[in-house]
Amino acid sequence: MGATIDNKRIISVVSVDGNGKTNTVRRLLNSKDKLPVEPEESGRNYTLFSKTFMADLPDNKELYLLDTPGSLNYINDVINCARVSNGAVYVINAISGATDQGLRHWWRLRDYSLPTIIYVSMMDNPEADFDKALDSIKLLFNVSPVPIIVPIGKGNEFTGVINLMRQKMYTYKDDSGKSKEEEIPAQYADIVTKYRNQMIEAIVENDEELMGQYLDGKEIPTDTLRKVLGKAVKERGAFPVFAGSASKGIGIDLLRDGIFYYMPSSSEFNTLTFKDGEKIDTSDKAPFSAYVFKTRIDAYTGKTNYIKILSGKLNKNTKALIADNNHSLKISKINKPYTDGLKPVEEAVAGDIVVLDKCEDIRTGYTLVDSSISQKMFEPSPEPKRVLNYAVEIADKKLEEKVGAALRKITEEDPSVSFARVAETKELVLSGLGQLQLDVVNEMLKDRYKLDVTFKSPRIPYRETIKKGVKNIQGKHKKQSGGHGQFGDCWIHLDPLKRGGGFEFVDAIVGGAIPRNFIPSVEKGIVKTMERGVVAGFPIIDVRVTLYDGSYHDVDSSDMAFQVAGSLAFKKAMEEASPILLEPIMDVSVYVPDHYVGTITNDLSGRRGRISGMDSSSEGSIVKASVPLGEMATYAPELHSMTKGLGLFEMKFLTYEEVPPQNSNKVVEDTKKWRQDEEENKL
Ligand SMILES: Nc1nc2c(ncn2[C@@H]2O[C@H](COP(=O)(O)OP(=O)(O)OP(=O)(O)O)[C@@H](O)[C@H]2O)c(=O)[nH]1
Ligand SMILES: [Mg+2]
Repeated sequence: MGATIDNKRIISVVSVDGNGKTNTVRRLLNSKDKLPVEPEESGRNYTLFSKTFMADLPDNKELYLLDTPGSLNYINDVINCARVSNGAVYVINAISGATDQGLRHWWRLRDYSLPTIIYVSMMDNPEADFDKALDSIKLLFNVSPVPIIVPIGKGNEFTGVINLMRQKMYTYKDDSGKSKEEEIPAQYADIVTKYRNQMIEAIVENDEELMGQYLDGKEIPTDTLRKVLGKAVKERGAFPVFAGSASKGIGIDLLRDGIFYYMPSSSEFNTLTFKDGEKIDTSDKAPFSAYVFKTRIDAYTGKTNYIKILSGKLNKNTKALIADNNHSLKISKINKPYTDGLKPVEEAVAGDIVVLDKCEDIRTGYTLVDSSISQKMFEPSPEPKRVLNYAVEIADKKLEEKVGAALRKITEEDPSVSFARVAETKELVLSGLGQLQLDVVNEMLKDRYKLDVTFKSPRIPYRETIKKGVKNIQGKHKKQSGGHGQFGDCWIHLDPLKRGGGFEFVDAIVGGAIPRNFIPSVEKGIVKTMERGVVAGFPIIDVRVTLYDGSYHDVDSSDMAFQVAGSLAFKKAMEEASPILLEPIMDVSVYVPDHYVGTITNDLSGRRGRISGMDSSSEGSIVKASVPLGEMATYAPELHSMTKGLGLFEMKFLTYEEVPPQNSNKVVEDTKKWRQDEEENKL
């Protein structure tokens, strides 16, 4: 008999990198061995891809932990994990406390109103400072931390913790993680009073009546404190703080207990919601529903999908549909993700995370439902803000298809990376959230799929237009080559339009100088010619052509002949109308802590940017600017290093503007070169 839903917890462990999440997860799950890692992670010592493991605990409890990556390049994975969790353990280290670098992780938990425990890791470090950690939480997150434990000593002298709720001391004689409960020695009485008062004050803040009792100097029973705290945690009104050392196995058992005490179960709290707003009935009698939050593709074992069951139960006889594609769900094996590998189970219920193998047609973000509620869908994950693009250059063109197939798999595992072939520039463009993420994709192509590629900045989709209008330009096409001749003759004016004007064709023919049926032919010839401009072969935009005169031949005039005439007139007019190159200008918003505003505006000016405004949000300052796309190619990693990883940005197309004359020649040269290369490659 498995655990009941109230005895299960699904918890995301979240923080910036290097704070000890993975190590803590291993300890919380009582795993003797290191947790399995992907090849790309082992050299780096980072978690790049979230991992879900579970443990069966005494008293028929089940703990599912989602170990998330710390790098902001992988924040979408953190969000996917948060969406299936009942709560989070937010890890700060005892040396630096809560830092700016961790704010974005904190905010994402806040977005999902995820009840959160704060865990102060690495108390065994000689520079550990529990008070500083508590202060940093108050200062940075503007919340009252509720210390549930107080560490005894630090560094090598860190030997145990005092539980302020139970008012007992826990000591650890070796690093097995097992503690001995003892009475608190008299020498710690002052410490206990100090921190217990801090704890009680932070709890009673959440309950007026209790606050009154406290101010009247009444003793508040521990059970009442626990109850009020539990409620406040679920509403994110209070944040219990634990501390310990995963290396030494100290304090982890209390953190584990705290998760079961203070974090809700799936029957009380789910982040996921149905699109139609209907409440999820988490009982196992309700129709089955589940959400796929992670897809993993292993070169040997194939594809596995991690799903959270929200309602009902899943076994081999469950008749379920994949709501996203209406396929029926074929279940071969249902597994639970233990730290030493997947283990098959007969049945799983609401509040469980299980792993399905060989389900080819499901992937991250999909909803699985009983056929009786086939119209139900869970809210989709937010669209990632991809800010770094690279053109993928494949040394051996014959391997293009293979690269495409490998990228399909890689992006299925990490949907925050995407790729597409851009018709205009003929490039395969890969987009993601940052340098680390795309470096890892490159490495995966190389190591997992044996495909060598190089990344370079994508080509810029320039445009061409004219600076001045020209009048009275003739395009005449006349050919006499035995039999039928060809004759088309037209006169046009060409004028510039405002940016965004596109193309206008004005038919000003009077008196039948060109027969009605050939006027569209002239336009067609011009439109075709506009695809390749005269400066560097980029499409022409923002011009008006006025066709006002022409002549024709009863026998030799044809659609084709007038198309050619139109094209000739247009080309000639373009040459005379001071043609120029236009570059895309992006509307850029940079999100940074206030003290970086100066750095950011200076840098953007250096990129030929024009600052268009400032704004502020709960997440800091927003610098807005319009900047040429060509100057933004590697902005993501550069912003990262300018702001110690604190800056984020997004951009969208705004308009086209003239390329400054001093840059224009280089664009023309470079374009000629790549067009030549393209031609040679084609042969
Ligand atoms: N002294 C000490 N070091 C620790 C402790 N826990 C982890 N470390 C060390 O800190 C480093 C980072 O630990 P991880 O557990 O990989 O950190 P993480 O938060 O998972 O990092 P990312 O996966 O990159 O986000 C490793 O070198 C660990 O050995 C601890 O309790 N005490
Ligand atoms: Mg990790």
